[in-house]
This record gives sequence, structure tokens and C-alpha cells, in this order.
Amino acid sequence: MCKKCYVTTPIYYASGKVQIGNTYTTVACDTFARFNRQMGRNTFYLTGMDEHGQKIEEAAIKANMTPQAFVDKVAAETKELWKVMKINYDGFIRTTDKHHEEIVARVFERLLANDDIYLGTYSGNYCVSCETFFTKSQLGENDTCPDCGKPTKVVSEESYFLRLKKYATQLLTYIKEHPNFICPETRRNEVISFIESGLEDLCVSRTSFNWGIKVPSNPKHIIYVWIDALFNYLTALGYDTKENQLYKDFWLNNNRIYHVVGKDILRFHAIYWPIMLMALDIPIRFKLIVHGWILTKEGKMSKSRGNAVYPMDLISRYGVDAVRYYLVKELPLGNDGLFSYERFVERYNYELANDLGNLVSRSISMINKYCDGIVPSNQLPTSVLDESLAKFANETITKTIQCFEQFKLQDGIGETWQLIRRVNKYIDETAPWVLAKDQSKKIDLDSVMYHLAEALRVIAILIAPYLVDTSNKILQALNQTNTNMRLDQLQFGEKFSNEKVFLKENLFQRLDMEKELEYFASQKQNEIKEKLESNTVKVKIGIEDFNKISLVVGEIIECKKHQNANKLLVSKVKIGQEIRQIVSGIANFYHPDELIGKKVIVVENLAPSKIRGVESQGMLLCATDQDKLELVEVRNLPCGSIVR
Ligand code: ME8
Repeated sequence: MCKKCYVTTPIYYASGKVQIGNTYTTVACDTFARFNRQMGRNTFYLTGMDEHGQKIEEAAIKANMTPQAFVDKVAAETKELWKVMKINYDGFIRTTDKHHEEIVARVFERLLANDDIYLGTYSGNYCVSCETFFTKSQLGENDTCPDCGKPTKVVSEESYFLRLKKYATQLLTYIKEHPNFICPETRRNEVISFIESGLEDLCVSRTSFNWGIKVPSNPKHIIYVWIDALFNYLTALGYDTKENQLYKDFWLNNNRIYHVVGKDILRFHAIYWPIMLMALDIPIRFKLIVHGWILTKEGKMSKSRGNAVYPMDLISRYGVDAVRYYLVKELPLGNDGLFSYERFVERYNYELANDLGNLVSRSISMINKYCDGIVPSNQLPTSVLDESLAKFANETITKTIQCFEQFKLQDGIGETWQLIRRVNKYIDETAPWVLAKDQSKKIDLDSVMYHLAEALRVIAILIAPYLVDTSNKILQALNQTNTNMRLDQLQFGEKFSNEKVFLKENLFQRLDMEKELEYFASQKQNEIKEKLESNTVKVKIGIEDFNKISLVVGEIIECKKHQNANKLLVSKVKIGQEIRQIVSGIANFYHPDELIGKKVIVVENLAPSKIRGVESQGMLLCATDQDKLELVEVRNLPCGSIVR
């Protein structure tokens, strides 16, 4: 069997913009695919879009577009993002691709003919105004709709079902006999106990919307979006068509198939997918790698919570490599990770600018200074320090490969960083600037310069799967553009050409934390402002909504600048007998002293929140026009008066 590898991401819902959380899977898989190519494996990396279903139909209606036009737009934007992010995929499947739709419809009929799918009746609580079924656990008090609060009624609907119960024992045996099928082990155990608690047959068709693949023999039924979506892993390879060479190569004759998924979609991949494969007599050849979530301080990132971070906002300021690096470095296999701007800037400064960037610029400038830019020979006599560095580098290659093979990307990067730090230490230990003062030490100095250049070459090849541009820049600086990038053949000790080394610019400029945080705070403000402006135009609210806001007159009795943010003021505001602390973004318009004694309007029942580390217990109302701002003031009424 020739060395091969098939890596897949989940296909993303084409319901909107891809945020940094979904980006993680794509970057991690791209890193893994690049690593496998470096190991000499013929690698097929698949990603794509999940474009059917009610959710997408609704998003299209909201955008005033047809579903097809809508998903075309989202798919084009997503492809553009992947191009910018240097995602080197081999296949981009869309569930609206004709060949995918045809295969899924055929497979559904086959499962039906074999009685693995049957027609039955789905019974559940239905909300007429929302046109949705809800499970018992989703319902509100007295079986009301969790979305609109209206009463639901028990409705029965004709539906197709996939026989899960029939395959439960076979699946359990498979999981137990293949301890590496689901990784990490905690997720494997979760799946085992879920199956052991009893599987119910799965409802696999819907009749309440239109946007999806129709069941050919009964076209009022639309195939459930998950059945449709899971088959992408095979339809992309030409399964069940005449052009099925990829299927033969990358599924049937390949023992490195990796489905990488987030923990929220574990059951679909660990239960429904293998059961469908069993029912169709397709060998289960894949390994499931389950990762955690990228969280923000407020919890899981989501558009509706307003805490979503979009990759382009970071890329346009810091470049692709910094974002790729943050993502793959952040999630340990199986656990959650955190996204915060502080952490992003910290990591950028310490790991990219200090450790790596500095090492490269120091080394290149010393080779220029002490060796006229030419890397010395690899045949010079070596010192104990030189030898220990070479040994460390070779060990790092082995350890990094071992981690990456198991998808422990974070650990693999950690190993490589040990080498980067070791080389920085080597410079301090060998002190080339001291050797340079003594002509009799010229050979020692040359040997140090060779070892530095060679260590940089090794590092550049080790980081190539994730720091794609940076790796190229380092190799270019060393004039190693035609280098062999194979990781399985990488060893310390290569000979260099006689061309001069040259670094155009520093790889990463150190960032000023304060400035960066202020930049993001102002971006956030603009976003909120834009959202408010668009809401003001579009959304009409009833008086009952307006009455929810409690507005009162308050008097500012103290005011000072926020210690961590130039644009913010922290005021003490008296409302009746109570004194509140309120943080406002008005420092560009008012000096703290001129606010004392002003009677202003306070949103009194706003939930308290921390703004750059300081608690704010309300909000001061302001009027704004382009770049002007004024606090809304009251002259004659006492503080505590109600505003309505
Ligand atoms: O689930 N952190 O699509 P999707 C880490 N269409 N990963 C995250 C994340 C976060 N904050 N948010 C989302 C679907 N993801 C289906 C897949 S496959 C046959 C069908 C991950 O766009 C999530 O866990 O909602 C999932 O693996 C992927 O992004 C796609 O999510």
C-alpha cells in the first residue's frame, strides 16, 4: 500500500460568515495535511460547505435572496477566506453539488430498499407559529414553545427513520475492538455510555420545508440534513460513480483516514455515520479526532451572543501566520481553549516576536557581520556546545513528528519551541561577540555561525505546516529555497550554498499591548454602533419593550480617568440615595473635572459589567453625530427623577 492520507474537516453551515471557532478546525487540519505531505504521504485534504436545511433557508429569506444565490455567496466568501489563510485543500465539496445530491438520493433509496430506513410516524410537540417540533426537554412551562412562548400541541407526521437500534451491538463491538477509533479516550467513553444507555431509531426526513434533497420515491420528504452532510466524505471521492479512483485510493486502500470534528458533533460522527456505513457494507476506515471549543471569556463564541471574533479582523492587522499560530497553539487535543485579545498579543510578543523573530534576526545579522553573509562549511571541527545543539535539534525533530502523528499539534509546537529557546541559549553560551574579538577563535566562531544557520533551517522546516509564510521567509533568508522539505528525512548537518544570507525585515514586530487593546475596544464600539444604527432603522418596538428600560436622572459627584484605557472615564453618579460607578467612553469629549455636578440621564437597570477591569453599574445617555458627542443633561429636576 503506497503511503496515503485522507484528512477531512466538517463541512460548515453556509448560514453566514465563518468565525474564528470554525476556522480552528480548518487551520488545524491544514496543518495536519501539510505535515503528512512533509512525511512523504500522498495526502487528500477535504473541506466544504453544508448548504441545505431549514436554517439556511431561513437565513436566505432574511437576506432577501434565493437559497441557491445565498449559499453561492457564502461559499465564495469562505473560499476566499481559505485562500487568504493559505488553506491548501484538495477538495471543496458543497452539498448542493449535483453529483453529491444524486449520490445521496441513491444511497437513501438503497437504505430504504434494504429496510435500514423505513417509513413511520414522528410524534412530538409542535409549535404552529414557529413551524417546529420540540423535544420534551426543550419545552417551556406547561409544554409551551421555548421560542415564542405559545402553547404547543402533540402532532404526528409521516417520517422516515434510520434503524439505529438494529446496529447498536455491532457498533459497540466495533468501538471496543478498535481502541483508537475515537480519540481522545474521554470522548470514546462518552460514546460508549451513550450507546449503552439505548439508541432510538433516528428520524431522517422532514416535510416542513423545501430546501434540501428530495427522497426520489416520495418527494414531499426532504432528506435530513445530517444524512445529506455526512455523505460528503464519500461523495467528494466519487463513491458510487464511475469516476471512483479517489474513493479506491483514499478510502478503500488507505489506513490513514482522519475525520476531525468539534465535540458538539461527536454523536453524528461516532454513531450515525458508522451505522450508515455498516448498513451499506462500506468499510469503516476512519479515525475520529474530537477537539474542544475556542471559548471567549463570556463562553462559547457565537454570533447571537455578540462575542464572535472573525479571522479577517485579526489577519488584516497581524498577518495570516500569527492567526494560524494562535489557533493551532491554543487547543490541546480534546480540551477547550481560550480566545482573548490580551492572550493573542501576549503570544505574538513572547513566542513569535521574542523567541522566533529575534532568533532569526540576531542569527542572520551575526552571519553577515562575522562571516560576510556566507554560511561557513558543515565540516568544521565542533565544540561540545555545537554537538549538544545538533543532538537537541535531532531529538526535537523526532519528538515533534511523534506529537504531530497523533494530532497533538499543541505539544508538537511546544517541542519545536524548546529548540528555538535552546538555540537562543546557545548564542548566549557561545558568546560569538567574544569569539569575534580573538582571531585565533575564527574557526570556533565559524562553527557557531554554521550551527545557527543550520538550526534555523531545521526550525523553518518544522514550523512549515502552520507558519507557512514565516518558514518560507527564513529559508529565503538562508538562500535555501530549493531545500528538501521532507520531515521524515530531516537531519541536522546540511551544507549551505555560497550565496549571502539576507533578511529583508524582522519577521514579527513587537506589539504595544495597550495600543492593541484600545484598537480592539474601539472596533467593538464601532460594531455596536453600526448594529444599533441598523436596528434603529429596521426594528420597531412596542411600548412594553420601551418600558423595560428604567431611565433616571443622576448627578455626577466624582469623575476620573480609567487607569487602563485612554478613552474611558469612571464616574460616581448619585441617584436618589444610591451612588453608582459608571464607565463611559467619553474621555475624548470631556475632562473629568467639567463633569462634576452635571445632572445626566442614567440607564438604571442595565446589568453590571466589567469594562477593561472596572465594574460599570449602568450607562450614561449621550447624543452623537459623526465625531461629536454630548451627554444628555437635565437642568431643573432633582436627581432620582424618572425619565419617560
Ligand atoms: O456542525 N471552537 O457545521 P458548523 C471550536 N455542518 N470549534 C468550533 C467552534 C468554536 N468556538 N464553533 C464551531 C456543522 N466549531 C455541520 C457539520 S459535517 C458532516 C457537518 C466547529 O459550521 C464545530 O465543532 O456549525 C464543527 O466541528 C465545525 O466548527 C463546523 O461547525
